[in-house]
Amino acid sequence: MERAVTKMQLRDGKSMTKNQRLSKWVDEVAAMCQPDGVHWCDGSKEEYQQMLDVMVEGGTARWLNNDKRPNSIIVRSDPADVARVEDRTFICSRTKEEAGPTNNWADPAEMKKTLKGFFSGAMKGRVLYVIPFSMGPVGSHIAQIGVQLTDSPYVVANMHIMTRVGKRVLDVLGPDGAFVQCLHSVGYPLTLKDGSRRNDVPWPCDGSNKFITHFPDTKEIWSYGSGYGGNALLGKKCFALRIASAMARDEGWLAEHMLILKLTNPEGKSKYVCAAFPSACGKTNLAMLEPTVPGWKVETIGDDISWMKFGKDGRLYAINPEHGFFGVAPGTSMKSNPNAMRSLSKNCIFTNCGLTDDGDVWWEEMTDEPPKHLIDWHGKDWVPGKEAKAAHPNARFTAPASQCPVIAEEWEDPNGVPISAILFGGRRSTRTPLVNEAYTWQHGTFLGAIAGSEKTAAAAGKVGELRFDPMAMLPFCGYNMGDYWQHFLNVGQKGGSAMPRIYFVNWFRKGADGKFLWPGYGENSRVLKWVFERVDGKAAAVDTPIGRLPAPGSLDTNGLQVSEDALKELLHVDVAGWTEELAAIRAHFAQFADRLPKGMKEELDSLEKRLAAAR
Ligand code: GTP
Ligand code: SPV
Ligand code: MN
Repeated sequence: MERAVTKMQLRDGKSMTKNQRLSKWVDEVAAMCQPDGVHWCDGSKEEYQQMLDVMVEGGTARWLNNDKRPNSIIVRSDPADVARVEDRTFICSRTKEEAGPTNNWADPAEMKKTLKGFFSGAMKGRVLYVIPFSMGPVGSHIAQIGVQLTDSPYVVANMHIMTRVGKRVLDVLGPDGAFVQCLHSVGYPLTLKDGSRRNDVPWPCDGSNKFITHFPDTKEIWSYGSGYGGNALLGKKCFALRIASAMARDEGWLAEHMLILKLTNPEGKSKYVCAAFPSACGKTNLAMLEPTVPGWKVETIGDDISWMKFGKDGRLYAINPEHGFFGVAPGTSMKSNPNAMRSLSKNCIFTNCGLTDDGDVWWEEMTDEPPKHLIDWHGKDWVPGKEAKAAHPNARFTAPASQCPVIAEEWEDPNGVPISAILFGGRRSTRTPLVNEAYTWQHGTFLGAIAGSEKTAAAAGKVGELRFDPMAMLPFCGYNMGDYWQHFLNVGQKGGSAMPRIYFVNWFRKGADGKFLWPGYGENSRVLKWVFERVDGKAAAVDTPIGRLPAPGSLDTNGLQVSEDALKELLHVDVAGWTEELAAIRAHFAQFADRLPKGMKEELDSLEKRLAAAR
């Protein structure tokens, strides 16, 4: 299969920028990677369409039925490249200590040396695309600029949806503006080091040599060997969380793995809420839920990342740095997340989903009745009852955020939206109650720091394993997690009484029968309502050793189909269980040695005392 790149009109965009650092860097990378040509992306619709054509002609993608899913494609990845790879993700800060015990560290100079070996000649036979992009509304004071260099048309197309791409970004960058350097190659050159040639494959990657590396001190990202999701769309986790968290630490703001939603009560009063749940633990679902509580409304600002800075009034204002959704497909249905389904009606990229006989996509739980036959994500025949899944558990859709029917009108406000509450959460089948309000910002930071969650398919590895995932940032914090907690405390100090209230939620508690006790999805609006009314001083709470839980009758259960016993269990504080957990929390904290903030030690001691008093 010959690449269709030769047919593409390449754009020499040097004239598009006067930024010397950018031009020089593109030249250096081109010299190292030796692509057949360089194309500067202008971010136009035509360019996006051209990328889809290149992918379809090259065998990477195929068109879906235009009557069912207009202007959309399906892509199947290499089975060796289906999710983020946390064990191949590195934070290359000056010292190991700065990366901290929860990150893989590598010496920056040594890592660069290793990577130069892999990158040299890595783009032979391919085009090097230059993607200038803005994370956040172009020109917003909270936004940041990046430039990704990549040899993957799939990445270019996805970046078009997920970020704001093109010349307008270079205009804001100007001759000496700062930008994050994001270098990416799938690591599959068509001419090898010994001069031999090989044909391209539908999903080029280097399955056995992946490196997702970050250099926070120089604000650089070098990613090699993977074309998938957060490994390859470098604006997302690599920049907007790992690099941005380090920038935020230095500059006094927050870069978080949080959705942002607008919640409006029946009287028409609105509040904005952020929520941090680990990967595949319900952010996209919560961000666009359809409340079951009459008169309440949820609208979407963002579904994965929140950047927050203080406004002139001393409150925290959040923007969604992204421009699209890269969402988990399996489980998404008209029942669970109708607004996501509606966002997917056209102009989407589907990766590792099933392909139906009439040219549409399907994944597990999308419909009650599965199609009688389809082509699964491996490209094989699939029929209902077959053991293999039709879609990979981490199959994803890429959809423009503007297509979401409940996108809030202010979602692109360059000044962001003022945040009233922050929810932390996890996927925890035991112990953690449905909702719990922190006593103070410091206590809330502690609740975030001890968040436990069962692993999901969003990252390679064993699914279901319980681990601490502080603030849903375990895989995404670009520096020492102990310092990150201290930064969280510092920001809280600065904001004082204007800071959002903090809550901990868990939709995933299970009963003795192994089934979820809480129906979740739209019913989560009951918890949002309680949070809203707590912030307004209207809903009642009871103090418990772990925090403030809804007082009897204060959680709206009107019309809720949950048994009394289940509700009791959901709001039960398991004192013995939490006491048992103290040792694990102590061990978790001990990793950070003298980088553990004093405030976290205090909170742990207080928790221990409150638990002892309750026994
Ligand atoms: P990333 O994009 O990986 O960061 O994931 P996310 O946090 O946005 O998760 P998402 O909303 O896509 O949800 C992932 C899976 O969790 C879905 O496939 C749902 O099946 C499930 N889920 C989401 N919300 C709920 C809920 O309220 N209850 C239950 N039981 N499952 C839920
Ligand atoms: C996550 O894993 O949290 C995601 C998907 O949002 S990825 O873009 O692959 O990181
Ligand atoms: Mn995520």
